Amino acid sequence: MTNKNYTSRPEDRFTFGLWTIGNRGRDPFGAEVREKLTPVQIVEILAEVGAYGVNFHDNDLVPIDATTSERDKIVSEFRAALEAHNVRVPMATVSLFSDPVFRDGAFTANDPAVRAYALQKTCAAMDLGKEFDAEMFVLWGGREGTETDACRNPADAVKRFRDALNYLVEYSISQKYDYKFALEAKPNEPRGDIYFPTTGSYLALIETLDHKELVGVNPEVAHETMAGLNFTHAVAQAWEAGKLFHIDLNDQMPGRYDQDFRFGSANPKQAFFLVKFLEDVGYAGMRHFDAHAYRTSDYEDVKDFARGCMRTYLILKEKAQRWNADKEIQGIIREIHEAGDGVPQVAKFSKHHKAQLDAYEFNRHELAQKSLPYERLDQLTMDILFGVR
Ligand code: GCO
Ligand code: MN
Ligand code: MN
Repeated sequence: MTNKNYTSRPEDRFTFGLWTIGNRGRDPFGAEVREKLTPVQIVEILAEVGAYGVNFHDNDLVPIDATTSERDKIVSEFRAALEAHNVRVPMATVSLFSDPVFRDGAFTANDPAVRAYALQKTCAAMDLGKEFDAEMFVLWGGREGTETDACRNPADAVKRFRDALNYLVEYSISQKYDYKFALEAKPNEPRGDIYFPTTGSYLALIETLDHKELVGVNPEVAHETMAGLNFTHAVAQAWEAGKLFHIDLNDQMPGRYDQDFRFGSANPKQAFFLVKFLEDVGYAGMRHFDAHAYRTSDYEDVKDFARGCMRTYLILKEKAQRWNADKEIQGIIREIHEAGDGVPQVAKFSKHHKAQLDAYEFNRHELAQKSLPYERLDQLTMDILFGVR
């Protein structure tokens, strides 16, 4: 395979956040190691590495204390850079976690003034996103959680969060913004425990919303992995429910702090099954890399980090095509799904179907002997991943 097959094109829908390329390597034990980049410089880097789009939190673009004239200047310079480099803004989001005002949460905070401020700030972030035609609005409740459950009844947190979502969706409708909302779960970090810790928790909440058709999820590899879960299974459930509105791709070792590694760099096999799933079902949304470069990187290495995320995705996409076209693999897949002759179809229940089911005599011992060569299947998968098949 030549290199050019792994070079990103606009139709790949690869996006990065201002906060990902612009990550300066600060961690709980040490300060920033890279110079601050302006939003315009980040757009230039994204154009250079061949990304389709850039996403931002309100305050990645406009600092929280900016005056109106500062805001206008930043917005117009950013717009000019996007136009000059043909970079889109598919998604916007809001920072409800950095400022000290949100130390007790935003939509779930105990102080009604903080909750109201969070709504005001989020509506303004939606206004800002629409200035760049963003179609998706992501909500990640980083501070919506606790270190001690003495502080509030967790069921009240659920109610407050639902009320806030209903408000924001109504605001979007009233402004004719046409936003779709994508909720992003995370089990912990920065809070000891964050409410709605998994994608499944949000899928359940969405069903209780006033306009559930406008709200879906934004699962992130690292977040489900931190919870020790199988990310692809979470994504598949969201997809099956028609709720996979957006996705945050990165990587993470289980049982560690939030690592945000380059896509596919920690667990390439999991990444393979994820890419294969997204490509097999025809997921048409953005492929957003919510990852950042190692703290040891300079900005040249940050570019290689960004290229690496996209390149790995494209390599795995090619591996998935190879897997789908592999005769031996497909033979095994057919075999393991085959039923014997005359086995009754388990169609929708009816008295007639139940009578057919009862009339059939199953040979449980024979069924238990059927060959399921999953070792072979997995090794063939590994051979493809290792590049020897
Ligand atoms: C994290 C989250 C964030 C969100 C972002 C979008 O672990 O910090 O993944 O990066 O994705 O705030 O709302
Ligand atoms: Mn994250
Ligand atoms: Mn994320």
